[in-house]
Amino acid sequence: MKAILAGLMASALIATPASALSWKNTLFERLDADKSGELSTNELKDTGCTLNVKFFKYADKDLSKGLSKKEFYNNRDLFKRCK
Ligand SMILES: [Ca+2]
Repeated sequence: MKAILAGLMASALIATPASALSWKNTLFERLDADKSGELSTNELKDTGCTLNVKFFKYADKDLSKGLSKKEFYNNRDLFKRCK
């Protein structure tokens, strides 16, 4: 019974794209200290992220020296403890 409930809850979590989007927006806005719409290396460091400059450059597909929301979340696994 517990396993069934856990399974139902897991599928409910996966099936809620709207709320997933909102926590992403909230997190991104908190990380983006100067509200430029992009995350700089300093903004990431200031929030306690484990930042590897190589990963940052890899994620920065348009070479703008900032990560857009899309660039950040497409490479989320490269930026640990960003919260
Ligand atoms: Ca960029």
